[in-house]
Order: sequence, then C-alpha cells, then structure tokens
Amino acid sequence: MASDHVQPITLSRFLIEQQRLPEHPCPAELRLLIETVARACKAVGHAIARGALGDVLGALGSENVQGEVQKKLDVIANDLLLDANEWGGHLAAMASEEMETIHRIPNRYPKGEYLLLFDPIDGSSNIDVDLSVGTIFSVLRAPDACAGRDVTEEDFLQPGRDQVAAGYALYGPQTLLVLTIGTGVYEFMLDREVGSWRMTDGPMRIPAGNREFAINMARRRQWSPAVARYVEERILGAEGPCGVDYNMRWTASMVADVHRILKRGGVFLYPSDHRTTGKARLRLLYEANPMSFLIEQAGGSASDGAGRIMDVAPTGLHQRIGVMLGDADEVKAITG
Ligand code: FDP
Repeated sequence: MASDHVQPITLSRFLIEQQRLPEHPCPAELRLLIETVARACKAVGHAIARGALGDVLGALGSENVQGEVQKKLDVIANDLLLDANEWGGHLAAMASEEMETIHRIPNRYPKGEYLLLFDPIDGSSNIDVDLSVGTIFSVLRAPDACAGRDVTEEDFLQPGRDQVAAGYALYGPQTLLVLTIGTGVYEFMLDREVGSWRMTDGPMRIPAGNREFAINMARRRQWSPAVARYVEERILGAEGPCGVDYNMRWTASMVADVHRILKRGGVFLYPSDHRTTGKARLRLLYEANPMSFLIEQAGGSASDGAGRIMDVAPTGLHQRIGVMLGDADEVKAITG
C-alpha cells in the first residue's frame, strides 16, 4: 500500500523557489554555492561518524593560528570544505579558523563574486567524547573593487550586516543544516538513505520566555558587572528579583547551544573579559557574525555588550568578540 506521508521539500527545491522570489530573489550563483557548502558538510558529517574506526579522532600535534591544538578532524574538515568549494566558479576566496591567511581560488579555476568564511569544526573539545559539534559558515560579496586583482584579507573585513548568507551544520543525533539567506531561517535534515537535505523546520522563530541561559561558569572572574548581575539574579531564581527559576545549559559547542536557542529559546553568553580590552573567545567573522545573522532572522538579538554585533567594523580576519545572543528580552536584560 502506498504511503500517504508527503516528504518535506529538499534544500535544492527550497533554493530554486528562493531564486524565483519576486522580491529578494536568491542569485543562481549563491544558490549553487550554498548547495556546494551543504555537500561538503555531508562529507564532514560522514568523516565525524567514522570516529575511532576511521582513525579521525585525537590531536595532530600542530597548532592553528589561534594557538589552539588542532584535532585531526579540524584539518580533515577544513580540507573537505576547501576542496569542495575551490572549483565551482562561485568564489573569489575563502577564509577559515584553521588557516592563518585567506585561500585564493587558484588560477586554474574560474573565479566568482563571493567570499566564503568558515569554522570547519566548532566545539572541537566534543569530538573525542562523541558529543555534538558543528560547521559554521558565512558568505559575503567580494567588493567590486577587487575585480581584476587578487583578493586580499581586507576584502573580508566587512560588517556582519553585509552577509548574504550564513548557516551551520550540526552533527548530533541527526545531521542538520540551518540556513538563512536573509528571508528567514530554515532547518534541513540529512536524509541518509537518499543523501539529500529535507526541510524540517522554518521559518524558525525563537520561542519567547524560555528561562535558560548558557554560559561557562568557570569564567566568572572575567565577567563585567552587568553579566555577573544577570547571572546572579537568575541563579537566585524564584527567591530573587526574577521571581522564577532558571536553568543553565552548556554544551561547549556554540552550534549546539545556538540550535537549542533557535528551537527552544533562552540566551547564549560568551562575554569578553572585561578586565582586558579585546580579550574574548569567539571569532567575529566566522562565528559571531553568522550566528548573529541567524538569530536576528529568527527574531532574536545579538550584542557584544556595547552594541549590535553585526554593526562592528572588523579590523582583522581572526578578530575575537564578546557574544550575547538569543531571546531579545534576555539580551536586553544584560545590555540595557
Ligand atoms: P571550540 O573552541 O572548542 O571549537 O569556537 C569556540 C568554542 O568551541 C565554541 O563552540 C564553544 O561555545 C566554546 O568554544 C567552548 O568554550 P569553553 O572551552 O570555554 O567551554
């Protein structure tokens, strides 16, 4: 008997429908670029799933530009994203957490009008303990001024509000792709049997009023008075000024924490160290900006404590920034 269960639409169909929108049509080149990134994320997810049997776990013994020990999967995922996106003709250059400087498209391939930034494996400390990790990506337009010359690092230093697409893959119990091209946030799940991404949620809206905050409590000494007050009041719960109990969640993977916020609400906080100017954990261009784009598109807000993250004018490829994002009311309760 034929099943009457209608399968949700695929990522390809969603993007083609976006290309046909009378207002804000998705350019064909951008559609093809996103499909390529999504294909690369499938390969990254496959590599992760091979785990110890595929000899992909553990550290490499090298350090990345941030001075962090590189895991084997950091490098494998970086190479998969580079290889998949090099030859399609949609990009002028790429940048990644794992590479000191930008990767220009080699001369043997045609060049396109977009710039791709990514964090190939976010939440690396989770890899060896079989917990969720993700890939984050951001797409910018290459400035007109770089036509006919080599792309430079400066071409990547654009504020987050200029992103044309952003998203992440979440490698958890299911493999998901969450995407925005400025027309809302959509979630796709990898159907492993047929190898395609199918829409499972969207347009996503951050549910209001969920009383959960995500913060690494061990960094308490670094918090500003505003962040400390916010957290203290929530720990007091029903016995404090909030009058209700809150819960704390921390997965040590920004992708997993942001995904929980998109689905269930609450806030994610990784503030900068208020004692030291500019000392922060998360990177602006390939972590904070793409996540802020998704969060704002889902009705939330994203601040560095002083203002909107997506309005920050970047000064360096690997620049770090404090991050407070999620439910707009909760973010406001910290930033005022
Ligand atoms: P990681 O460096 O392990 O890739 O990208 C930064 C990040 O992960 C975030 O995903 C995560 O939220 C945070 O660092 C974890 O930080 P803690 O080690 O302080 O928990």
